[in-house]
Amino acid sequence: MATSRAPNLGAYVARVRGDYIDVDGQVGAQCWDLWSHYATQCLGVPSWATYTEAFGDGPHVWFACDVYHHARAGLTKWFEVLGPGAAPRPGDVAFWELGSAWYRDSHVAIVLDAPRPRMLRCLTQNPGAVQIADLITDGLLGYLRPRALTAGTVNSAKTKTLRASQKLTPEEDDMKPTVHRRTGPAPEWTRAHPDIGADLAPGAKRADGKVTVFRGYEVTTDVATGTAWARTHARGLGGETSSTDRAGYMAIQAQATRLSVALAGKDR
Ligand SMILES: [Ca+2]
Repeated sequence: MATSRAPNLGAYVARVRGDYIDVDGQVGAQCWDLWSHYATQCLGVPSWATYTEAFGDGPHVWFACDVYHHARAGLTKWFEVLGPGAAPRPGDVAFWELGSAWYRDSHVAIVLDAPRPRMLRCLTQNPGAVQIADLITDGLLGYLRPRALTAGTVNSAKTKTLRASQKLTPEEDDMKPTVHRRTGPAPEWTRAHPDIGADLAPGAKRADGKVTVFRGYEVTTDVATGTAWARTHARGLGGETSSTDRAGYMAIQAQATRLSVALAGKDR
């Protein structure tokens, strides 16, 4: 792990790619660790100021998004606080909200580029080692833009594959399927990914055994199938990505369809 300050963003990216960074020695190499490491090693922010509860806590305490929620209370010396509609620049720190469909536990990553609409090319950690990947902007809270950053020459080529030792989960694609369980009135599972049912129009469906396929997602009420999906795609402590009531479940499905349509024809 780097111990001296990187002179610019490009040097920092080159230095940390493929590393596992765990600056606090807690819960392994999380997305938060990369943010803290970047802020201290590349931007000169003191370590204490990078902690989630440094400038306030509240309902999202301990989650990465809490850094953004309280940024105006203490981080403005080093960062400009920008909303999700701002045009991102290399070196901006992007935050995603707790409970967002693709980042259930919130997320933070460092923007390197914005190659296409609704996608940010980021330096990101967890799942897996520090890598460069395209992340969907759904659930984006906004950015912390460093007040003093030298970009240098940044190689933002996506990480093609991770070595087995760099993987925490079997799948390391930019976008993995997510699995959502409806808690009522009867159990049902949704597996969402933009490539699922890409041939279907929004609202159209196709029966496929115990599974019904829609644009951007598929559903089943078969317990064995649903729990197998949850197991297969489980991250962290295991289980489905989210477990939600009917309204939340339907909102996730609608979002999955919108995402699939939005990404159709793009370079994925
Ligand atoms: Ca950690």
